Order: sequence, then structure tokens, then C-alpha cells
Amino acid sequence: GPASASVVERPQTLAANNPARNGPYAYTSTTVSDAATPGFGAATIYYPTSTTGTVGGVAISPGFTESQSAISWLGPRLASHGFVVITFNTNSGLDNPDSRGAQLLAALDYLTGTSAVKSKVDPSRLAVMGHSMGGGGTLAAAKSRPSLKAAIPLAPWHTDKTWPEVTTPTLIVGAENDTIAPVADHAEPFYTSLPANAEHAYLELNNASHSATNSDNPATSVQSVSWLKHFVNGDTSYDSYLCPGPAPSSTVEEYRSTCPF
Ligand code: 9J3
Ligand code: ZN
Repeated sequence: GPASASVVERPQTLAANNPARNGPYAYTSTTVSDAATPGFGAATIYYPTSTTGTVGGVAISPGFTESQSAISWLGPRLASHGFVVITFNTNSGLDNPDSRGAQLLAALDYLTGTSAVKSKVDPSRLAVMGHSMGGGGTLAAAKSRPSLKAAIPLAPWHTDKTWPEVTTPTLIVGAENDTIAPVADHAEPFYTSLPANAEHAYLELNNASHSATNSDNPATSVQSVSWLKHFVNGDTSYDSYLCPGPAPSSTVEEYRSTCPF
């Protein structure tokens, strides 16, 4: 549990863009069949309809034996904050983390190169996320493609415990009571292995299980939206959520970061 609790003041001007909830942009979604997706499974693309110009793109992988439904709440959430999002089923539910990493990159390539919304996506502003083995895949994707602007592993699971090669700004979310990917064996060593020359943060959800981020999780939403706004868009207006970041509370066990950034 948390060591202490405190109230953090937030700028009033962010009220309309509260990163704990859906944001100000209208959005819609479109599905893509397995047959139409090169290198990954059936997918859903969520995209804002009231933005102008191009926006950042985010690919999100589910975990072991999960389908995209495990991370689908993030589609509307991030699209309504102005990102084009692709969630997908992996080729097999049993795919290992590195395979999920390759599928995340294939999904981004499809999004920017082939998809019906490719003209909406800025190919120089891309991010990856994923749950569990998809979170391990998120680290693998960032390791192999350093041009990614942000990575957010959720309750990540991987046999590789050290990620000094990841220079993409990375927010790791762990769950305090996760017995499938215990933070002491996964999220925490992953976090401490990230290199000193790259920005990173660690959010640990209080009293939370492995599936805490498989449905709307406000603490994860706040940190993820703010992380993507800062590192994908260069938008500093959410920085009060990132630095110093959340104090321990009923939902946050701990937060560590390389603040200021
Ligand atoms: O994606 C996950 O939920 C990974 C955790 C797991 O079940 O690993 C066991 C092989
Ligand atoms: Zn901890």
C-alpha cells in the first residue's frame, strides 16, 4: 500500500482535456480483417475525426491468450485525445513477447503505409503499448526501432530482464499484486535496467492484479495520455501529471521517474 497520500493541484485549464477520461476529439473506429493485415491478426483502428493535419499513431498488443478486447478501452481513450490507435489480435494467442514486438511494428507499418487512415498519421510520431507479453513486446519493439517516440508496457512480462538498449522514452506500468508478472521479477527490473540517457517512468498500481489495465484504469490513463502528449506530440501542457507525478494514493502504490524532462 501507499506510504502516504496527498492532494496534487492540477491546472484548471486541463479540465476539458482530463487525461483520466475520454478527451475532447470526436472519434470513430473501423475494423480490418485478419486477411488484410500483413504480419498480425484482425485489427481495429480508432481515429479522431475532429483533428486537423496529421496526428501521432499508437499500436497496442494484447497479452498471452488475450484478444484485442483486453486493451480495447485504450482505443477510444487515446483517439479522443487526438491519436490514431491500432489494436490487434496476435497471429496466435500463444505468440511470445518478441513476436508481439514484431507484430507491433508491423501494425505501425500497416497504419502509416497501407491503412485507410494513413493520411491522418504522422509516420515520424509513433508509439507502442501492450499488456503482459504484449508489454514485453513493447520493450522489444522499442529496442529494435529506436525512432519510436514513446513506449508504454502494461504489466509487462518477458524472460529478458534487462533493457539497456531502449532509448525510446518508456513509461512502465506495474500492478502491485500481480502474481502472473510479479513486479519484482518483471516491471521493476525492466525499469531499473533502462539506460540513464533515456527518459523513463514507473507507475505501480496500488492493490492491483495482472488484469488491472484490461479495462478502464484512470491512473494508467492519466500517465499514458500525458506521456504520449509529451513524447509523441511535444505537448508540455500535461507535464504537471508527469513531474513530479502522482503521490501514493488509493490507486497509486508508487511512481518513479527521470523527471524533469
Ligand atoms: O501475457 C501474459 O499474460 C504473460 C504472462 C504469462 O501467462 O506467461 C506465462 C508463460
Ligand atoms: Zn514497487
